[in-house]
Amino acid sequence: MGGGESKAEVYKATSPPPPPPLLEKPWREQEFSSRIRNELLEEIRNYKTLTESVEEPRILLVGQITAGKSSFFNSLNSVFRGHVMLQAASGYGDTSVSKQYRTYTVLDGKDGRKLPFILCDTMGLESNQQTKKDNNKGHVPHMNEFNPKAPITRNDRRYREDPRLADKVHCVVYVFDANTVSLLNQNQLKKFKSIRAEVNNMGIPLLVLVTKIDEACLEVTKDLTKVYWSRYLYQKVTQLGQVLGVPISSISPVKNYSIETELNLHVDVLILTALQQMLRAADACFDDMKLKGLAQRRSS
Ligand SMILES: Nc1nc2c(ncn2[C@@H]2O[C@H](COP(=O)(O)OP(=O)(O)OP(=O)(O)O)[C@@H](O)[C@H]2O)c(=O)[nH]1
Ligand SMILES: [Mg+2]
Repeated sequence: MGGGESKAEVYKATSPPPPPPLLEKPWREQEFSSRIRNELLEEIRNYKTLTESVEEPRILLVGQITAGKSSFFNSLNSVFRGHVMLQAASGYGDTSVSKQYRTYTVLDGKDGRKLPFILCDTMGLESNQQTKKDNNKGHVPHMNEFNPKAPITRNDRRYREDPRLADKVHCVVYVFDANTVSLLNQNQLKKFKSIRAEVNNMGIPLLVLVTKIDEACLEVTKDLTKVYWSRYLYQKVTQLGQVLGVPISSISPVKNYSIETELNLHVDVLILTALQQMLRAADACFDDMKLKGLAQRRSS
């Protein structure tokens, strides 16, 4: 090495500078304004299933412990109540903080009317290596288990004709912590894939929610509106889409209310946009069920 340059200096001189933390353009367009927030609130308040047998789609939240499932319900509840609320127990534990499967409705304001959807919160999937044991213990959910009023098996011919469509799940949301995307192990992927297979089989749409984006990227910690500009988050979402085998369009990044005591416009917009995606997916599920029902009636 001539001229007394150290190896580190040569490396520094020749290696390209790291890419800037923000992309040249966002990977998804999103306006963060009061107008958008109000439009989203109105759309959700006035949502109708257009299916006589179901008034409220059931949205099932599944995922690892501490992923932020209960916090997503708390966040939505907070947005509609007008202040931060912690109704569902949330926090960190060695085992799931949520000890049982629970359904929640959200009220539009303290004495307001019930909003037209039901959120189903589950116990977290354990991250140990015993998938099979977990399965037997019921930790890996089978969609029918979440349908206690109308238990039917996957192969049951009555499935599509069952009039109690309202008791079923109409959208499954798999929740991931943005900080653990690179750490997903084979066991966790196996669980995801087994749930995806089951959900596909039943014709239920599957969406992915990525939480804790405020902890994953400094640019986003400083300013949540940078969510779709963050190179790091874009890489994480792309990576997640690839390992899970789901389209990026099915992934919604959010920040849940966790330590704050006041609502925030930017948090609200992301939370409401994620719910809007879920209601649209449920609509697709109803369309699909109606078509299948029609086809079955014709063939019988
Ligand atoms: N900073 C930050 N913290 C979050 C976010 N979402 C959840 N948390 C925190 O993460 C912890 C776990 O959240 P929970 O909502 O209890 O997670 P869960 O998926 O319901 O967990 P289990 O019920 O144990 O399966 C809590 O302390 C939350 O405050 C987020 O978007 N950002
Ligand atoms: Mg929970």
